[in-house]
Amino acid sequence: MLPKLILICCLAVITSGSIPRPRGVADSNASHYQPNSENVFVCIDGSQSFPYTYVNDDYCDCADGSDEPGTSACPNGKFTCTNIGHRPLIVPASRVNDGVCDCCDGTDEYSGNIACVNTCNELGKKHKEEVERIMKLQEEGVRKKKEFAESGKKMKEEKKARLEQLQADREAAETERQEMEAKKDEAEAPEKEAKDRHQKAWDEEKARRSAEKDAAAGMTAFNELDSNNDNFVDVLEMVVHNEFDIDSNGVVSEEEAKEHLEEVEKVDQDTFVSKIWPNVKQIYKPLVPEEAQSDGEASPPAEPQGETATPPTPETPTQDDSDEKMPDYDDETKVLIEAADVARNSFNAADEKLKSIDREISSLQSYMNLDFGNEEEFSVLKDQCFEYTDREYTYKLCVYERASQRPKSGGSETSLGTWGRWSGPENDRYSSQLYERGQNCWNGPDRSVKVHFKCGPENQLTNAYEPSRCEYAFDFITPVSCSGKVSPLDTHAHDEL
Ligand code: MAN
Repeated sequence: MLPKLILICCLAVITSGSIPRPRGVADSNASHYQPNSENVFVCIDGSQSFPYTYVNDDYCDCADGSDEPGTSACPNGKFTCTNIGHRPLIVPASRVNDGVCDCCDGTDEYSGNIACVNTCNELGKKHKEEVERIMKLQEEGVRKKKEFAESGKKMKEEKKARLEQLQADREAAETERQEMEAKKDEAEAPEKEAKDRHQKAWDEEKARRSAEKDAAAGMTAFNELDSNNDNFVDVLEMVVHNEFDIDSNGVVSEEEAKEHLEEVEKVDQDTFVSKIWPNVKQIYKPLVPEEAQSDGEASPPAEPQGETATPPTPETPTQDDSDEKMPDYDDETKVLIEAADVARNSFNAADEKLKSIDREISSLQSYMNLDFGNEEEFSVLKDQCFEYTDREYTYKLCVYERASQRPKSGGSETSLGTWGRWSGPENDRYSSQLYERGQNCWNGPDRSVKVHFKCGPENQLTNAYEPSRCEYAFDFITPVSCSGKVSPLDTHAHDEL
């Protein structure tokens, strides 16, 4: 630092109107740099005061650096570039006379070591153009946003009216359904009775037919067993049938034959059919006539008839005819069925009508519960899907529904989440949305997406990225997010200062 006395001569002032203002002072601070009657300067933080000549004497006196706005003497000093033609800029005072032109008007470099070209007018013009461009965008956006808000409000009104209408219709539909159900029950009772009656008669008929067939099979068996045709089946006629071998020793003893004959020596046809046949019909096998045997060998011995053995399929058809078709219903029953069908159809129609009303009510209620912004402006995005493709994936956002990711090279879609909620900060609630509970990430969280909304001329998904694994971010521009104001951030990127 140069000795104070040498530099006092260098104290420079910039005049703004009639009030001399020291170099580097911002408009907003100008009042602090008016020399008072005693020519005393009070540090802005009020902590100390010095003779006014201490201002910009290249020696730091105030703790807050306020006595040196135009030199680099104070480490915490701030230099304000006036930048006439553009806009003021505050730079750290350390940049004063550092050989680098920081201010577009070059006021930060007055040592003579470097000559700065004043570019403020040029920059100011560019900046103005940029502000105008963004202003126009904002104004156009706000105009569109108003339209969207209007149609959003209209839509909500329509849905509300429809919901009220449906809620009224629902009552009538429910009554109708109840009436139709009662009529259906009324028509189905006699129908059931008639059908049951018909079924019962059919079951009885089947049982009768089956018993008849069974008796016929019994008689056939009797005739075949009665090999001497004396109209009795006796023990000796039984022993030649291997299937009557109770102890499976390969021989049918007379005792075994007698056991099958219920402990009598012989039975006549009636007794055989009514008493013996029911017990032997499952095992009985008619003898194969010798000439019918393919190679002249005797029939193989009967399979053992243990508990676990599969019962032989009787060759005599003894099973009932349950596969026979039930006869058509009689005319009276048919009339009852027709009447019940009509009642059922009416009930089904009334039931379906109520269900469809309920479905629509529930979908309308979900709609009504959605937050479309203060002016319903976001409702325009409902039911709309947008895509953005990067090098690897096509990302899709169906606003208020879901977000997904599909590899460009093919393959299945991955859910990145379903509609969750608005997630902007308290003072800017509608600046982002969260889609959550997407497909689980291996060794990580369920996928989720934060969608950032910015003002833009059209609704468009402009970017999709993955700031941390399986946590995605989408940028979405829409007129709906236009505020009509130009934020400093909007122009920052274009500001060369
Ligand atoms: C897939 C994609 C990626 C994600 C990984 C995580 O490849 O969903 O975006 O990072 O899975 O394993």
